[in-house]
Amino acid sequence: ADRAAFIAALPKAELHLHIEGSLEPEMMFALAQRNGVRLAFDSIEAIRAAYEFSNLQDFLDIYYQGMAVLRCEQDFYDLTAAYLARAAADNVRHVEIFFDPQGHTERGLAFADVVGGIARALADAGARGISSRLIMCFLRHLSEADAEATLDQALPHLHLIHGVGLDSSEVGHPPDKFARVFARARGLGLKIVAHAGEEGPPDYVWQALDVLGVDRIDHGNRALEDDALVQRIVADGLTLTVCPLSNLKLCVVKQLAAHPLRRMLAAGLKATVNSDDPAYFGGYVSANFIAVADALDLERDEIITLARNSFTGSFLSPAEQAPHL
Ligand code: ES4
Ligand code: ZN
Repeated sequence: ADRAAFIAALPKAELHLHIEGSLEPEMMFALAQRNGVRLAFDSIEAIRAAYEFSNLQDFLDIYYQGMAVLRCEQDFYDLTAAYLARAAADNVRHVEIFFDPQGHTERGLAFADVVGGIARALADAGARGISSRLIMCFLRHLSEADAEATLDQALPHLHLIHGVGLDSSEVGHPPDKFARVFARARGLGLKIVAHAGEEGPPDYVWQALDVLGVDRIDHGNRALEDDALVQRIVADGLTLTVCPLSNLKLCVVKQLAAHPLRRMLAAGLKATVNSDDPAYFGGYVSANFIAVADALDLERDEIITLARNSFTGSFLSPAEQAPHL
């Protein structure tokens, strides 16, 4: 309880959050009604009961179904505003949010409505003291040509978009499938991140580094299988955005007591704690900190390091980080 109160009060940044994964069943139900969208579930309880996953793909199938209730700019505003209120309640002072435009444009929505609604909520939160960055992710189960077309659509909105990422089904879709589109994004001045080593092998983490040139690694769990890879990530000073409850729910770890977070810190890796898809995985950022700290019996120093890493690993400038350090 003492540890939970300490964690809750600690200023934190969240660096790995899919905004579509913050869609709580209550809002899913309300938006389905508002938009006349038929859901595969007939109650909020039935939605929650469906959230049992044995791997990443199991979850993604439900996640893409859920986002179908998002239809207009106001929906994306409401979704993002609800997440930001939860983050503020957890003493989150800075957020770097992923969105999946292809999950929406392929359903006929306008790119501008998606990015516009999210950015409007982020701007409102900025006026209340929560800073933010927006990261556009490419869906790796789709083609590189599809990612290129998505980057084309983003061009008029690059003042709102700070970086690009890579998410969705990892195994069978290595980073090098997207070498050209990430090179173009880098040339446009965008930051680069990628999910790597969540389910995929260490080789995919190497590719994220050597082919994409990532500025940060999302998850990275399986990097620990390769000592030379760990040494490389440490030498480059790259941050890992680790998601404990996600790893548990998607069976990346069998139990939280087996989570590699402490081993990551001990190896000199700059790990952070994040919620990934909190509406689906059972908790926001403080719940993730508390669950993993309890399971691993983390020391206060380790918890402070994790919170500090969330600011130093962010895309805030050193001057913007300074008030948080
Ligand atoms: C995701 Cl946990 C996770 N992994 C890969 N892609 C994703 N998209 C949303 N959540
Ligand atoms: Zn993720």
